[in-house]
Amino acid sequence: MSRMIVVSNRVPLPDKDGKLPAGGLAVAVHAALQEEGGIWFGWSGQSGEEEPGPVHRRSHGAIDYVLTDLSSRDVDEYYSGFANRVLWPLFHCRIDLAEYSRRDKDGYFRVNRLFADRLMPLIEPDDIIWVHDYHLIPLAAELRRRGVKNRIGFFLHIPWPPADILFAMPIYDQILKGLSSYDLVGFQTDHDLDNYISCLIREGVGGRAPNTPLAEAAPAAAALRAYGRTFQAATFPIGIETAEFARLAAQSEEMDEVQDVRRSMNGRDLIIGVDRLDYSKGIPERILAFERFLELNPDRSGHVTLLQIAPSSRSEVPEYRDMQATVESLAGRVNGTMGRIDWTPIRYINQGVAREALAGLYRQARVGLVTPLRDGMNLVAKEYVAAQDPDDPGVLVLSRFAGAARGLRGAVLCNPHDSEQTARAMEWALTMTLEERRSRWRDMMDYLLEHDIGSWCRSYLAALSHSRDHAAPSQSDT
Ligand code: GDG
Repeated sequence: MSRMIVVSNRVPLPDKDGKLPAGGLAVAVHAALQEEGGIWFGWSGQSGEEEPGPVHRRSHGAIDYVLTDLSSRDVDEYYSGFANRVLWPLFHCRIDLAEYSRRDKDGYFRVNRLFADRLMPLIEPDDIIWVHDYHLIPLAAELRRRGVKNRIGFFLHIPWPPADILFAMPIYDQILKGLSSYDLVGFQTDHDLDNYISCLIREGVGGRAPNTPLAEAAPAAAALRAYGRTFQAATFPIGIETAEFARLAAQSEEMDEVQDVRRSMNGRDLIIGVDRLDYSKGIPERILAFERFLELNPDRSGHVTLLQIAPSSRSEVPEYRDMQATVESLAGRVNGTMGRIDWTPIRYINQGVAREALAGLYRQARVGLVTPLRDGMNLVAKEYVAAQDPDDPGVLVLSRFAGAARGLRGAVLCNPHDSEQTARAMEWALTMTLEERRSRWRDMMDYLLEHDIGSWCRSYLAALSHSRDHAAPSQSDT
């Protein structure tokens, strides 16, 4: 296999003892890099008033980490601006929250050019390059412009929007075209892939390439021809470290912190929600659905608690600060109107919880309530399932708009915009027979064991290595 260069906005560095950050993606990609050696390149997280100095390098085993600082202006325009105030809301179908400005758009392309300039001296002819996520869509085009002929793959962690939503963004055509410079574009689900192909067709710039065999079987795959290039697009639904997480949850049950929560529940049923505080996750809608659940089921009053863990994220973006106030006020209202002196219906924690404790809490919860309005995949849904006790598993209530709903057939699906339906899904989950809970859980767990993060990483890289096997020559690689 060839050497690999992974590029992402941030780089999950090992700590000074060599321990990798928790979370499957970092572990799986590190494992792949470790095998043949390689480079992980990205932003250091540091910024200052000055223009960025030279890159920082650090080695760990066979992996070189190469990090670039950015200027404060870069961070403001590229990261907080175009990536998180235009692409993120728009790709999650929130045109109303997208704040487009030419200044931020220029910053986004400028940082992609900076990444390309800094990558150029690192790239050797046989390297395979794997670029992650919406921050870096134009990177392949910038590298091709500088003469790079290597295989370059891209994986989009968030959804790809329907054409009418994408087209609402000025310069949508540059974003659409940007993906055609890759050899393999990976999406989370067939819906995202279909949306992408529809955008090419609606724009009249391309579509499926006729009679081109696919290099690698994926749940859904297409050979595409657009903007004069032939390339592959396919779905690779991301997974978690399933077996590892199940072990962690079984051990964590005994942790003091988890036992304290159990005692404090006093025999009540626990429903758990875990999300970065982000408007795509549907937290206000979830609280309203829980309120509806209590109204519809007065006998549950005093017997069920919703634990909502929601650490802040992107607080430099105004929409995220507003959301924090909305969630606090809604949770306060429900507790004030529905609570009793001996029972608080919602425990809302606006802080992160250690991964071990999180695994134990998932296992304790009768219901995992995962109700994003739109989500590329949603790993919390998968972690909740992996954490369950096989003899007495809880039930996953899952939004039909999460990518995870495409694979987790044993979940109780709901529409998060319909509080009544979500409330009924909660009640059904709490009353489900042990036999049905076991059978639904087994179905999901088998799927998660087969489609774990290691297999995701391997199948993506295998498809990228073979992405040119049958490709017609492309005219615009330089
Ligand atoms: C993007 C896409 C896609 C959350 N709170 C705590 C905590 N977490 C961890 C969870 C989970 C991760 O954060 C969140 O992952 P998600 O997949 O749910 O969501 P995004 O961050 O939006 O991720 C998403 C993903 O990329 C991967 O492709 O699935 O659709 O939006 O692992 O456990 N972890 C700890 N404490 C917390 O309080 N330790």
